[in-house]
Amino acid sequence: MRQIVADQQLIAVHSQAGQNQRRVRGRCWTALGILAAWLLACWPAATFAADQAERRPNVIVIMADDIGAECYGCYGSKQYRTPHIDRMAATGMRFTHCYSQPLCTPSRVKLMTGLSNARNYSAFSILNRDQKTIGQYFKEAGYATAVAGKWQLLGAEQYAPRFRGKGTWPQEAGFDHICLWQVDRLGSRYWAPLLYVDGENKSFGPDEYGPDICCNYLLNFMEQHRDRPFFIYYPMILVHAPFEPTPGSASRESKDDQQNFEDMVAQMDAQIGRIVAKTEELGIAENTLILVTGDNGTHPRIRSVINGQTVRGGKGRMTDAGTHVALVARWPGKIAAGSVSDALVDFSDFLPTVLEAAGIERPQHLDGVSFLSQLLGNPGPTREWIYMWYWPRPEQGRPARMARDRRFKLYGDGRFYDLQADPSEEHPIAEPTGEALTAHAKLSKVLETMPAEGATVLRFPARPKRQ
Ligand SMILES: [Ca+2]
Repeated sequence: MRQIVADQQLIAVHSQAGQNQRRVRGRCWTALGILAAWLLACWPAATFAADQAERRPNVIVIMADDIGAECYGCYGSKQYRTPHIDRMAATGMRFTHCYSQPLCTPSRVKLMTGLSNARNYSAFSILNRDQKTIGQYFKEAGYATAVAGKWQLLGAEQYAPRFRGKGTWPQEAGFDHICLWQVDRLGSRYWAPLLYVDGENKSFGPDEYGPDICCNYLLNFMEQHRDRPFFIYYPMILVHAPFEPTPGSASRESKDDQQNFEDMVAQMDAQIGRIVAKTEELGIAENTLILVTGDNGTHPRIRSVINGQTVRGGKGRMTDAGTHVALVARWPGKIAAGSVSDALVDFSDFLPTVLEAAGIERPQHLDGVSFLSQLLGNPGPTREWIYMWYWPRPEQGRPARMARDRRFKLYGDGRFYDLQADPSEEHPIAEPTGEALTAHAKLSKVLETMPAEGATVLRFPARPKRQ
């Protein structure tokens, strides 16, 4: 309004100067035209920008613990009950080639920092304090941030003194709302759990179930923050051993690991269903990107039948059974319902993807490649290979590494496999020809260019000074 008044005064001054009426009329029309243009162009633009800022999407990254792709209905299992994740896939996108690291901490460090373990992995249960994490990016962008589930990134009380407390607290990683198992203390994760809730360790009763407490915590967080952009990282407690009955099990006394595991998968699925349903209930589903994955393959005690084959869990191994995990994405109105992508996805890709989805500037130093264009069905960058550097306990043994594409895999020690013909890696190809030879040349180059040695093994950088 101040601008309009100023322009009217300007017109009045011109009139009082006794200038030629036609010229004045012309100037009046010109000024009014500028005003109209300003009102039409600038004011709506400002409103639009404000709307866009308000509409920054919520992002929910859900990562279950120890579950390979063979344990989901939407990946072909008839053994496990995953109706909610199957529905997510039916209303969103399912990826057929997502690969984690073979074990918890390596996958978590990679997902949270967007970097190969070769660059920033120090030891099991440690996320280095000098690393900028997914939580910090969202917090700095003004998001409300929450984490619930399993942490295991500080170096808790059960680890050797040389590792204890050397990692990162969840608050340091950018999370303002916290409900986690295994931060500094150990304790039970399922029944009668010990959880670290908003800065304090709390013991719960014998009929209280840790995974449900974490899920309820997040549902409450979503209700409290429905009116502003939020980021949730949900590294689920389920379905890691010990294999215990769940609230949904027929008997609380069951000692059958396989049956209990199947009940735990159903419980995991139900909790993911509650998170999705909450976005619908709050009217924020179309402004919320949800990603669901697993941190590594299934426990070796578990057997799963898929496509007529029995798969033994491959947790801890660099095979497909150890690293091929589900990735299901949902964002109604943005991601085409029922779509399937065969794009290669590496665990370093989650960070650049969610940053791009939220309009947060992506740092240049990441190893990850955003798969947002795949989610939205747009042309965009795709991966030609994945590099995996793996040394979970650097106090023993030597690192292993490999490069792979959808079909072929080349290890640092020279073993080369056609995974289409030999998914369990029993018959290395001695002399590749044709397509295998081309892939071998491509993957050899990846191994030459990516670091072979870990830059930070058994080193624990100090916490950086932050203002
Ligand atoms: Ca795990």
